[in-house]
Amino acid sequence: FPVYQWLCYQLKSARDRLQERFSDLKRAGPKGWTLFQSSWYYISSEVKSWDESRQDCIERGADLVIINSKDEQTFLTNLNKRIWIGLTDKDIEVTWKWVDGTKLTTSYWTGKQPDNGGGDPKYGEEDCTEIVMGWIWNDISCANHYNWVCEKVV
Ligand code: MBG
Ligand code: CA
Repeated sequence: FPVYQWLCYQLKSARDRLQERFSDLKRAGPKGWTLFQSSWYYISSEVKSWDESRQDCIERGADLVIINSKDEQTFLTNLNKRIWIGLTDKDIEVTWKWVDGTKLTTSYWTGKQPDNGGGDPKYGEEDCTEIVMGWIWNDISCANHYNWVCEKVV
């Protein structure tokens, strides 16, 4: 029936336009963002406190990175920077939560971390998480200034 043929043609061309648009987006992506597996990442060139970093991500329509796989952890470690990630125990001490409210299941703490500063007044409260160069995760004062990584799931 001609009407079905016409409809079929319309659907096929709509699909082709979407596929083309999608591959364009994958190729270029938003300026300054990097595609890794199924997320876009923004790697800051400035340094800010954890809260300011999170605010920056929110303004970019994203949030601080949430680590869901070993590959993602390796990708972030390979940046070779001190970076803020979206993990905090600000609300309830020793209850580490991701910025989307999910509980921490797989963790990559370094050695004796998290230690909330190990009782040394020099460090104070340590409620935010950084990935340290050559290290894995460390809890540290949220007021410190580091680079940060925002994540937008595709
Ligand atoms: C530091 C950590 C700090 C705290 C301290 C305890 C040498 O690393 O950065 O967060 O854990 O160790 O001694
Ligand atoms: Ca620590």
